[in-house]
Amino acid sequence: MATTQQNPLDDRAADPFEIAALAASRLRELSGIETHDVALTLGSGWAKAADLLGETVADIPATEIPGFSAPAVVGHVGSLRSIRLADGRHALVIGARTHFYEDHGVRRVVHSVRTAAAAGAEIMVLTNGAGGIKDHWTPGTPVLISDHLNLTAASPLEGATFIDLTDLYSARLRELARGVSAELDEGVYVQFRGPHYETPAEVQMAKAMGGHIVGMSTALEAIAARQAGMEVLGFSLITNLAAGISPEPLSHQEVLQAGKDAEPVISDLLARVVAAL
Ligand code: 8IG
Repeated sequence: MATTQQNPLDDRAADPFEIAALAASRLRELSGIETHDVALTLGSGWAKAADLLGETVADIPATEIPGFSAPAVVGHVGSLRSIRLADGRHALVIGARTHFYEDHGVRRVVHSVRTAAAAGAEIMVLTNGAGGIKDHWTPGTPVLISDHLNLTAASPLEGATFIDLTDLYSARLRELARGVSAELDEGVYVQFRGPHYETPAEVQMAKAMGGHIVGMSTALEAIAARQAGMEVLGFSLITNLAAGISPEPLSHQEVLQAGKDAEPVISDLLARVVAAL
């Protein structure tokens, strides 16, 4: 029987930014790296990209860092990796995503992003596996996130905190990514709570609202990144067509398989984009 560990973020009276600062200082201690310049969250299908980014300086189990918890889903890695890029910058690779559907609250969902900001990162690269609404996006297609629809009815911001999201998914960074891979398409990411996939009617709703990608992770993290003053770059790997777009039913196994198959191509893409940031 596993023991339940107390997470300091679960104390409502605690300041989540103080805990992120604590996490960043522990990360400095354990990695020996004073400042991380860029941070990446690697979602389903993207995990292998870390190996191509540069030289791993430290690979720290997320459970060693205040505020993090063990991953809930098979296929999601639970570590924070410090990587030295070829040009001497340092990347923080977060392989420990907490999803909103885990019901641990939004503070825990965005803790990794806040930790990255506290560690010095000025650019946050958010990646995920997601469903595609455009029917020419075959499984294995990476796309840029141009904007989002947050359908979680939640926000990482607390109190009267008004943050401008006009250029949330930085036009500058998207342009830069297209400089690396001209054929990159882009679309509006729709975050649902999950963990169930959508019904075909919900996918049609998302489409009518202007959405092109359906997922369960990135919108809340992007908002927190912007609040922390970071520039955001978002990538979705389309691992399946959204429900009802294709006649085939969705299976988590197929989603994982599509991610695996696309891994070499998207890892190489991401490594080249990060080198160009
Ligand atoms: I991978 O079709 C993956 N994640 N909401 N819908 C939602 N999330 C997803 C999907 C999908 N595929």
